[in-house]
Amino acid sequence: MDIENLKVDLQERLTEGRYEHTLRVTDTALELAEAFHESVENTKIAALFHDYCKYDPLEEMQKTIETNSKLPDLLLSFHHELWHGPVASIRIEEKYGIANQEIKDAIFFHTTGRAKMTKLDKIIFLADYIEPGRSFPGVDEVRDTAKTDLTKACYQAARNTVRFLMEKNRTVYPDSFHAYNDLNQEVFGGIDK
Ligand code: DGI
Ligand code: FE
Ligand code: FE
Repeated sequence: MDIENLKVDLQERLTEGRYEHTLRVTDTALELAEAFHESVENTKIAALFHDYCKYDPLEEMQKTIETNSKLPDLLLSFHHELWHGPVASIRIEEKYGIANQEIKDAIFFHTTGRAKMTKLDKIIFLADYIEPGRSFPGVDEVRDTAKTDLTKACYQAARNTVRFLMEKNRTVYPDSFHAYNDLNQEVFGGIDK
């Protein structure tokens, strides 16, 4: 993987602000990878590519979702904001030959999370939420938790996102609920009593 070439490609595809967000996500993800013992190489690739398709034309993303059997059609009934991760997981294999399933999954699920998140899923999901440019309500609590507990920090981020979407009367994609429920059980242990 030639990271310098990739960075040029990213800069051409993204706005300046989004490119800088990508670099901050990468730095944050690498700190988490070190703290929680994840592969530095996989973390770097997943973080750099996570928003690779953020500004792809909607019709192009829609066509990819319709024609690729790995991408659920259900995505098309939800906000197009949810499309760029799944589409990027396909594009990077086509363009860069990235076939590593863990990297592709972390990119695919970076917006929603999912049930049974891997450590790399959690690192990318969390880094995207807590990178220093973010100012969501409650983000400081999540940053603090991330210093010691990766899963609990992901839980708080997933909970805040679901809460935010509901307060705005937005729909919640099933994987966002699956992430919330599964992380809740990982943190608090088993089913509610
Ligand atoms: O791409 P980024 O802006 O860096 O961050 P992201 O990929 O996490 O996307 C954030 C957006 O996605 C934000 O506007 C909230 C939205 N989102 C996250 N989960 C869901 C969702 N939107 C809907 N409709 N449903 C979800 O479950
Ligand atoms: Fe994103
Ligand atoms: Fe992002």
